[in-house]
Amino acid sequence: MSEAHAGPEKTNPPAVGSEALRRDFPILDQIVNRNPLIYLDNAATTQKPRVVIDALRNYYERDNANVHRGVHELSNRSSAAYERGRERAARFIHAKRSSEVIFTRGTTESINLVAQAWGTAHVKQGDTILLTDMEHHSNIVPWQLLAERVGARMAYLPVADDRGLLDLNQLDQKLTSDVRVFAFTHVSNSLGTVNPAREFCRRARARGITTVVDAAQSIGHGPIDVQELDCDFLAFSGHKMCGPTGIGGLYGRHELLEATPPYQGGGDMIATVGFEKSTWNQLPHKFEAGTPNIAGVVGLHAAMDYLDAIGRSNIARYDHELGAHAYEELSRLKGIRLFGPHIGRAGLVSFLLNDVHAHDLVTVADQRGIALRGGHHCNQPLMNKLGVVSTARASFYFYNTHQEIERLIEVLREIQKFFDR
Ligand code: C6P
Repeated sequence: MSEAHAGPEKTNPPAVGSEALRRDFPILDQIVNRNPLIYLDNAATTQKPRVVIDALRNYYERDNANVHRGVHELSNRSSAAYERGRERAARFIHAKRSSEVIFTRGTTESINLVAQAWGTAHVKQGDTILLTDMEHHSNIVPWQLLAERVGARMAYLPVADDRGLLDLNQLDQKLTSDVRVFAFTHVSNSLGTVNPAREFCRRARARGITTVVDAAQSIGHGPIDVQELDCDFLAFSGHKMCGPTGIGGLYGRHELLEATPPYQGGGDMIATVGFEKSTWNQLPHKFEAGTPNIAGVVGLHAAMDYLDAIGRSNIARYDHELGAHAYEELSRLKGIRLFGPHIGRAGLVSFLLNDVHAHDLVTVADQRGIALRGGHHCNQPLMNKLGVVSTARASFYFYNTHQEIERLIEVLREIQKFFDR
């Protein structure tokens, strides 16, 4: 397998937000609606650097074959690349063993895997499934399906105040003896809240409660260490961290994965198959039925190398800087309603401007070449609680610049004037 990735050995990576770094992302250099593209929809999906695009192309041009099946050269290369990707992912999140990383289609599938496979075996009638008010639908609906199936109860840790923070004191009251699992988002995709995941896990573990961290919005934005977090499961998506779509992962503690029955049946996940009964392959293959997204893993490997070359602490620092800058500038606009914490926020801002509908605002911004997202952001229960149907959202990544934020503010002023008439 060709080593096409720009690995951590890259000695002089371009600085976050620099022109040189932006040149790594071919898509950014284009005109949209007669304006230079300003891509501020990174919480939905991030753009891909050339090394990721090249890794995909190289794989398909030179190594493509199925994994774990053939004994021919290409299959050996593909299998090796796929398993190298797993080892890389384990290092990326600091898992103890690579067999604790299961490749999935992304966060949504990872949480469904836990809820269906682990949940069905371990959550019983009368048990409680604890979530928070700020969960994405992907971290609500799979649990509701489980609750319905086994007769469990749903409970939610409330957002305490208008700053969009969860209350640690209330958490202790909610972690009652009937709670079997506590699943929460690390970073809220609509409020920008960064939850104290380590403290959440510590309090849950002290009571023997299994934890599931939704890391969709944090995986590509800073260092993640599952041993330090001391979580039981952690779900992530490759496309939100410069990787391809359709690939992501689930980290699970070894003992828990061993004690979890298979999720889906099919090729590769079995040890033996008889007409009546089958036995299961060892970890991690027990959870990877059928031909996996091999190219996706190759691309994800290149993305992880790329992020580490930039430096995940640099990314985190810059992300917070952009988030704080945008929040400050936005808060100066008359008639703005901002959601989420004032300080310590992730690199995204959700807002409403006067009576302008979020979709109208986003449509006008698009006419100026600015990509925002408007809607409920798959957070309908939270939106209901906030008393809104939708918000506009600008979400940043390390290739965005402070000038882009200034341009966004300029356009928002224009929109305000237009709708004020
Ligand atoms: N949020 C957003 O625009 P998938 O689709 O499986 O890659 O990720 C789902 C998901 C789970 N949890 C959180 C906190 C998320 O933000 C997301 C995806 C996108 O905010 C699409 S709705």
